[in-house]
Amino acid sequence: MKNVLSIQSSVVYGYAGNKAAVLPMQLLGIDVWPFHTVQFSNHTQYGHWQGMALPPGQLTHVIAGLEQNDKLPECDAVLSGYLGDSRQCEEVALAVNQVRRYNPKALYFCDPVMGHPAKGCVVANGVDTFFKNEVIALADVMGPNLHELEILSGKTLNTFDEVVYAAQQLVAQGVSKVLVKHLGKCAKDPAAFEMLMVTGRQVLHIARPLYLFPKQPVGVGDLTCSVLLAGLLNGFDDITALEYSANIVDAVMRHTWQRESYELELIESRHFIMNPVIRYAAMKL
Ligand code: PXL
Repeated sequence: MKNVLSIQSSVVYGYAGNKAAVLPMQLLGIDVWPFHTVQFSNHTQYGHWQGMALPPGQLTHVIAGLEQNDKLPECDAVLSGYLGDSRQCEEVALAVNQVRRYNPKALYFCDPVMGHPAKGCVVANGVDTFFKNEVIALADVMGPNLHELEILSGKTLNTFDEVVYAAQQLVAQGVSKVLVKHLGKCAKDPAAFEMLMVTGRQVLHIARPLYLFPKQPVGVGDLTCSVLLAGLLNGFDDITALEYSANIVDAVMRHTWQRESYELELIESRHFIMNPVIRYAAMKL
């Protein structure tokens, strides 16, 4: 059994952050250790939400508790997503370093969730600087969308080739695998939903249908990264892990769209997650 320390938001209502990531990883046979960076009523794209970020220091205390009980050697990966306070950033870096002290092979998968004013996604100030200045040197895998990749690379990206180059620059700075979890306007086919996975050896590409919602559900990136990590920990090679994650997310999105739901229909999609059907193939470019 592989164990993942998953450091993300939690919402009481709906599916974002850990609420979108924990169950899928569990269904794929991973034992998840969730740490909630915030406890909100619902995700921020509703416009109104209540709740709080976990106070600074809590993540470090929790890691110390795991250390006291000799659990850190069992941790195979740290996954971080939505952070609630810029003071949590250093604690995430410390947590990764602590885990690696006991298990040098542990992976760090960082989904650099950043605010997106146009979409209404609100993230604490200062978090983006952490992703840019510290995480690139620390992470084994990063999962930016196009907007996040633009911030990480400091450049506006207008074409597919520019996206590949920007992801390769992150690889050159030490990230082993970069999943561009949504190519947006830089997709080869504007009518498709496309992702890239760039490593030192290859560029992998996959396209799935783009479902047109009145309001796009939130948590899709959180789901995508969690399923990709589960695939990698389950021993899939990069192309298979990418294919699995894209096809599982496609099944959840199709079902959510059929239900005309604004929240990911994760529970109703549980069988699709456990028994994925591969409809869309990943290609090596
Ligand atoms: O999926 C990103 C995300 C995670 N957690 C919370 C959010 C969002 C995006 O809006 O609000 C709380």
